[in-house]
Amino acid sequence: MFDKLLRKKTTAVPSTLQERLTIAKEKPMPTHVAIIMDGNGRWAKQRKLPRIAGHHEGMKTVRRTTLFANELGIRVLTLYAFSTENWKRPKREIDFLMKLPGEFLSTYLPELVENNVKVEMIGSAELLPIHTKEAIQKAMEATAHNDGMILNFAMNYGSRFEIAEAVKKLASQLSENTIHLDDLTEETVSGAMMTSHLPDPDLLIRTSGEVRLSNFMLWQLAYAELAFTDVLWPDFNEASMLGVIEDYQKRSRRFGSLEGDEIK
Ligand code: V07
Repeated sequence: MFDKLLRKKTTAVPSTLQERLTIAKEKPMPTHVAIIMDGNGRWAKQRKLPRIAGHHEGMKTVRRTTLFANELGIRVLTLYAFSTENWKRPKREIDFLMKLPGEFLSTYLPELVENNVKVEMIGSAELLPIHTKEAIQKAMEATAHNDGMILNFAMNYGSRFEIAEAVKKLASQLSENTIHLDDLTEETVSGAMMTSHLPDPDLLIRTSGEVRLSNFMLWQLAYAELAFTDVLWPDFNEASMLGVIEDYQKRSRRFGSLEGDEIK
């Protein structure tokens, strides 16, 4: 008797990316998405190409993902471009990686400006080569007055270092009596981090099948939904991103309605 109704509910209807996009945009979107862009080396190896070819292809995925995140209405996109651990890599690979911000920006900065994207950075700029620092500085200045999506690059970033620096900052304020012991709260700790002006990420994505946080935004990710996909970063595209967002929307809907006995 309820056959037709049931079938309607259970049969997967093929829908185009465009249709899925329209539906996703009507649902709650994560405000801040953070991504660990893993799998560039493996992508290159599969093609018998040098690792740097994977990094270069990964840079193109950064552009695509930025434009798509902007289209989705995501407000902050944080990308883990270079970790404090990455200094252990061969010098030639590091030299190549450090040229990517300059190449990325000389190619795509006009497009970022057209799309009202604001470029920001977390991490310590000090150890970066001068040409890398200058490229990022120029992009930050050129986009400083944009009020659309924030494209936040984590460069020479490590979460434990960030936390240690925040502790130092607060300890020095304590010793100078500009704050009191009772002022050490979750809010003041958040306020001492490099992300003090940003909301915490609602969603973390890691590509390439590794299921680890690798010293990335440990404090800020306390309540984030975690999404791990086997797709290698250079292969990550609009369909992959939309799939992750659809999963997030299913999960956060369950959480919002407190269907079960979920813990936030
Ligand atoms: C890097 C490409 C993406 C995959 C991960 C490793 C290689 C874009 C940037 C970048 C950084 C700052 C900026 C503009 C662009 C970048 C590094 C590596 C070090 F202001 N991609 N990309 N930086 N890869």
